[in-house]
Amino acid sequence: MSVVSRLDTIATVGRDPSSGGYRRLAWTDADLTLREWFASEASSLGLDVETDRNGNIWAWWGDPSSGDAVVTGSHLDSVPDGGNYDGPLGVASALDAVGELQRRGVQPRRPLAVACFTDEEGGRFGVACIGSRLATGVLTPERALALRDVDGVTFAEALTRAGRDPHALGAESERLKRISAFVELHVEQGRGLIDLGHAVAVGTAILPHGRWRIDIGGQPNHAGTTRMADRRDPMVVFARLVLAAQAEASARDIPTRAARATIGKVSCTPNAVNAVPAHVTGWLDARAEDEETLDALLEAIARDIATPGITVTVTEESRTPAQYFDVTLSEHVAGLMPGTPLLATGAGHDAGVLAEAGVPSAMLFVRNPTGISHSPEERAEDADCETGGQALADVLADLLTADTLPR
Ligand code: HGY
Ligand code: MN
Ligand code: MN
Repeated sequence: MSVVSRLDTIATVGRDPSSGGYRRLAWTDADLTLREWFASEASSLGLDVETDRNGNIWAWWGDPSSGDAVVTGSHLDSVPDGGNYDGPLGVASALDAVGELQRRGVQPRRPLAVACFTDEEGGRFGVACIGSRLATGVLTPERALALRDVDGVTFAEALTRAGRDPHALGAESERLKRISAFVELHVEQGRGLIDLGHAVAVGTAILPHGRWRIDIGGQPNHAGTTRMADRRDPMVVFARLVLAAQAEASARDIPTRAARATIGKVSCTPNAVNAVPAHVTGWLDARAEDEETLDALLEAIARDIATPGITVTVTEESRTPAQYFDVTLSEHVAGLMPGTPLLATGAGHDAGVLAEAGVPSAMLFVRNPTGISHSPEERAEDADCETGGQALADVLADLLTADTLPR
């Protein structure tokens, strides 16, 4: 096997033939198929597979109860019409690395797990990193169970349909305490590695980011008989929201300091061609170099769209502070690959959630030749995928056989 051949075995799962993108939303049939694939692949490597109370899957090489574990892995779910690399590349690379270590005859001094965290994208229920956030306790079971997808299906109902106990959810502090190092490999989701001319980088930090639901209420009315001056049209304010997000982020997004704002999801009620809408909801994804810039960006956008006679309600759905990977572990990992660049990212990851909870975490990024991600066009060159897999195997071999782990 190789990293690419493992990815190829799931290349048809959840793929939409019209867009070429992947629809692997959490707890849907495509996700369940991938979970079965992972369990089968892990079992064929002789790993012991368990699923924790939050649905995260752990495939163990060694006895987890002995602690001081090294964990690697990523996620299998996607955004709607996402690519086949965001998440699965980290899982396939982790499986391939275990196979490589077994071929090398590596004798681990501590347990290793390959983990698949559930619902990292939040593509169905709106909150990012649900599986890892439930495990660290930053997301409460009560809030998670009340989340609904666009069809009104609650997270609890989705879990039940998948044969999971929705009332088992909760923090896993004892499990996390037994992890001494978590290393996640992930496809790079921007141009960072293209510009650096390297196949692999070591992560340093994840920028602050979040998601806000913006509800805009107006006066539903007849499209043909309502004079323009008499309208209170929420769609007009939504249009201003899109332009304000673009203008305010662009004004702050400079080469040395990031600021990003995206409106990628919208709903309209009643959504009729010949009716001035009653209500329009837009979802804002905003990210910035630091919390102050992120707050200023949000305030500016809210200020820009305030309109007499129109109600605007901003609800924070998910917010992640700046997350910093463990410096000692990351420097150790980088030291194993001399010349490997260090790279911060604007993309969220489970490794960031674990790092925020105090689990020593590091990331490896694999070059994305176009920088395009969250898109059917997302890809990584086969050679870079294998280079990343070998790098991960070398890092894991070092961590599994070291007398003590970097502290
Ligand atoms: O949205 C993100 O930053 C990540 O891809 N979940
Ligand atoms: Mn991802
Ligand atoms: Mn993603």
